[in-house]
Amino acid sequence: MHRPILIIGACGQIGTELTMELRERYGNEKVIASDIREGGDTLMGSGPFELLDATNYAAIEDVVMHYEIDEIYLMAAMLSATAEKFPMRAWNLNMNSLFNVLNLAKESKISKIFWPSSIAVFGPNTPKENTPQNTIMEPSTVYGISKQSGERWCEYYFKKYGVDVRSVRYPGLISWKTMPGGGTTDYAVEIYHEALQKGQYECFLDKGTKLPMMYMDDAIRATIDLMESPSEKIKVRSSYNLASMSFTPEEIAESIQKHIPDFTISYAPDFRQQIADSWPSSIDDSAAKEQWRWEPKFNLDQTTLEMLNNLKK
Ligand code: AKB
Repeated sequence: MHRPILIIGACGQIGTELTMELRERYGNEKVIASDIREGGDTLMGSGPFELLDATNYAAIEDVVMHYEIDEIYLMAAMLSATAEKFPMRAWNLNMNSLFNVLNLAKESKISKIFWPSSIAVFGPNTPKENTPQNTIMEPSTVYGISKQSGERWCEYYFKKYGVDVRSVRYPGLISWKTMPGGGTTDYAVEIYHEALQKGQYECFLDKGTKLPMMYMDDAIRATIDLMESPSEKIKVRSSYNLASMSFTPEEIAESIQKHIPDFTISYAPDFRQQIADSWPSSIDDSAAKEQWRWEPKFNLDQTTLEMLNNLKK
């Protein structure tokens, strides 16, 4: 029987689907959802929920003790676009929340942590195509700097204190259940909503901006597979590169046009263009494939089909 799990940031884009999948696998009562705000009915109604501030160590410790939590998935974070507007708030949230869970594990109050990193750890000097697991990073965004620092701390806590922390560098994530918020890759979700509602979309990234992306089902499976892998298989304790597809705004538009022929896209790049330009176009995830058998299932056209069918309902 699985011991209780706490999801911090359960009402966000990843947190919602992760909570529902973990509840499906381990039982509703074993998965405690928490967030600074309340979420949708499915998440709130299907199991325990706690209002929780990820930066408050004592509050997290109380929940951990109360439910006898064994594992924490820390999904609370400020994403790339919002973090550029509020650098200190982003740094405080992204770093303090991580230290809180790392320190709980160091004090043996929990035994395993999942913490998400991102392709944002890479920067303008990183090789753009097939970006290796280990390469020049030098992130140029507030969010990327916090994620790279976080990776260093994860590896440090593993080596120094034996903390079992596991992580992947998520690409842009595409999902229909919960909207993303404050990211640079959010256009790849908005475009499906607007294609169905208005038949057109004005993209905040320019034509030709190729970014690594992934359908949410693949991301959730990768996350849980990594957490369920035997510890000795996890050789990377900073964070694993993870990939499935890469595309430009015009390629996602073409994929949508196969179902909505009249759909049109126009381009009005804003400050997020510079963020996107600093990130890789494609990712080499062979370490994840070799070490814990990661394999993506959804390509762009399959993602488009899933998105349009589900959003139409
Ligand atoms: C963002 O765009 O900020 C995120 C990410 C790639 O980590 N989706």
